[in-house]
Amino acid sequence: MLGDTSFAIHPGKEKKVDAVVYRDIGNLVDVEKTGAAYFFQCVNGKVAIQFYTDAIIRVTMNQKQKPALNHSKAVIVEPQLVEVEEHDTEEVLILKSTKLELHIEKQPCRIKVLDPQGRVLVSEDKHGMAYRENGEVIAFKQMKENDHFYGFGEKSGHLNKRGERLEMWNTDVYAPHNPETNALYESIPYFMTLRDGNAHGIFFDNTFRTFFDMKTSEEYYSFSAEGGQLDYYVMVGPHPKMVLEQYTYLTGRMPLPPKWSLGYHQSRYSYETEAEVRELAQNFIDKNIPVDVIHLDIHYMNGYRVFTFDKERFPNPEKLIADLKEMGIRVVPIVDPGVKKDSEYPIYQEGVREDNFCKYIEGDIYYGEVWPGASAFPDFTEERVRKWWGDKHAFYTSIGIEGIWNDMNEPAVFNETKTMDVEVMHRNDGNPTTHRELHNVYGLLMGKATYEGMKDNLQGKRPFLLTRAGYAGVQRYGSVWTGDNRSFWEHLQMSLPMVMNLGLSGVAFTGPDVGGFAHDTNAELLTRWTQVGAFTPFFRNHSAIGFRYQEPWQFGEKYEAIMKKYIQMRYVWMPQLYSLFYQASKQGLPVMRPLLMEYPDDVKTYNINDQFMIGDNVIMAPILNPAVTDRAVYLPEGDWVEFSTGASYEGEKVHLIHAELEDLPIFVRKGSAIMQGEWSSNQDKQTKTLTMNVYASSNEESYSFTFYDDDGESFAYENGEFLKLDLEIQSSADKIEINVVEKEGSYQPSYREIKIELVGATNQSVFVNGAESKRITL
Ligand code: MIG
Repeated sequence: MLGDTSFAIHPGKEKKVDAVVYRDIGNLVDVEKTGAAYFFQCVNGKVAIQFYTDAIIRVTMNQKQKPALNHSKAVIVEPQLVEVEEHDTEEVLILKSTKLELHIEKQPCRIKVLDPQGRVLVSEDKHGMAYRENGEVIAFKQMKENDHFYGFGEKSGHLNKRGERLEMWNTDVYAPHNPETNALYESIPYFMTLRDGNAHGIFFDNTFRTFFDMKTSEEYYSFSAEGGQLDYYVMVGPHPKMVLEQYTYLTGRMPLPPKWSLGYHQSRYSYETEAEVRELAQNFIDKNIPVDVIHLDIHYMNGYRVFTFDKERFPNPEKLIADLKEMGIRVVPIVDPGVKKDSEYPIYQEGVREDNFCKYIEGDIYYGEVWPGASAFPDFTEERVRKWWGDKHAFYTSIGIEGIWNDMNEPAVFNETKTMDVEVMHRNDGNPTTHRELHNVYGLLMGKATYEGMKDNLQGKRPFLLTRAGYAGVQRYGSVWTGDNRSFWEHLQMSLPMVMNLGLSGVAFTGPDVGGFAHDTNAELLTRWTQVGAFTPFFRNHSAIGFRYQEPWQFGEKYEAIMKKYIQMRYVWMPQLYSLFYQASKQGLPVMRPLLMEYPDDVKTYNINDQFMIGDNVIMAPILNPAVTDRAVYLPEGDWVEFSTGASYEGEKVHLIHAELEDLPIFVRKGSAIMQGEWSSNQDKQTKTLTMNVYASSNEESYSFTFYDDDGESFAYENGEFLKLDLEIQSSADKIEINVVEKEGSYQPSYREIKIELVGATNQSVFVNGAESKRITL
């Protein structure tokens, strides 16, 4: 194709850009207050302002009619009662809560958001809110020299998105993801701006195709949509963690995952028969490599019909699942949205009979080509259909399955546009709406149907859902893997900022296909990737049909031993990770985070793409290049101890760190602690003994953290069956004092105490709750 050659940049072939003319919202002519909402009549449209909390405001512009305020698929809360002080003059209306100030200039209508110190966070000047005749809506905001932009969900490229123009349109991209690949599987129209140590967030709640442009100008940035309302929320932070708490207050937080889903997952497109799966499982047991999950990709089905098993390949799935469970392994099957058009297939029959499939306005079912051939797609925008689909999962739960993998739910269709016809009219619970508007939430709503259906069917057990597509709020239902990457070192590198930005977008439980999906992996890449994977929130090795198998033993004993060490380490760290997942479920904070989240005052952290943190006190600095055994590591403020060697390093410096193939450089901040467990066996991965490793500091320092545990698989924690310890560590020259500030919950773990170990050559005495001791008795 000529477009793929240099012909694309043939002189004279430059794209001509017609000057786009936007109609500005114009002067504000009238203000009316109804309930807690302010409605502005402007010359060219209407605007609503609501305080969701004292730190979150919502702005909604509608060029035609009174803004609609109740159609969100992402926001799960109603506005709180916020006390607002008002000052109104000829030129400006000022609305003030305790955490923010809004200045609404009237001629023309321009909105500024300020913090209580009077610093301008978000502001409009020459340009403000505008639209075009074709329905496009846009907001222009001033860009400051020191603005750094993060979040935007699942994007390739580097962490900071300044200088980029990003598109949101859920897309199945098998072509190699590269830094200019834009729209991917998830659309999360949310970002956080970090400026001189202070952060604020903007959530543009619009499900049409949207764009975020931090590229066109150095003076302003913009966000726009192909249709709908200009509807956005500003979260004033000011700490990055507060921004994320505010954003996830709006869009929800992840449910506490079943502990088994935090273990190691092994996948392949596909393990094709029962015999192959059994052999795979036995290999893990024989080699003593812990594994919690084996995924079944599309070959398990009968002709790719969802809710079926191929009887020849998998003659007795129930027995297989039971036997694997005995071995400590769960099975997660893939479920795609496409239902094969086959008049002898019960799911299709039922779907047609009950009118559950997406249709055109004229009433014809939409058919798209996917794995099973022509297929119909459930209309997940309709509550009734979600319930139908959810209930169908009894097929899986009745044979012992507790987790589902949703793929192709952008939805992906094998055609030119890669998706469903945008003219399809979704029923949308009585508010018919085209696919053009609801495309980006199709995956989210499939996830909702699946998660809720699994939860009902599992009767008290926590379901696990893995989903490829989603929209803001996807964290409420599923974990997300970053789709079809490749076995390239560049893709290992890119997975770090990708997962960190997903974490900054409210989605804490994510990870890439470890080893790379397409292309042949190699021993060194797989080994280095497994080291990283051991600490990404979601840890799954997955590879594609036609490429090299990449189970941990495929490249000989030397590599197997190293990968085994890191997969085992995942389980040693499980008590620490589980406590962080608890934090994600409560506050929306990511497990894996960029350094800037903990050190927003340190500009050196603003663009670190090749290091990440686990929680607030551990830095990982993996090797991400072939044949490299030394790398530069930036350590921020504080003193740091290298996990494997015990060596101390000074903060606010770059260090050259040596790491042979078997080494992953990990640094723990002095004065803090990490929880490490010993697990029983591959069959029973419960924590047997628990140790708190205290990285003693001889300076006066204090550190607090929360340790959380429960049975890991039921909802009994909702009734108080958990163990939660708020811990505090006071370091000083001669002693380390550990205090259990608060203990909550009635869960009795099988370990009866927490052993305390001082790491590093220190000889301080250790006190627990005032008495000299090296254990916390539970
Ligand atoms: O287009 O089910 O991203 O993980 O193995 C291929 C087969 C469809 C895409 C998923 C990949 C999965 C594959 N699927």
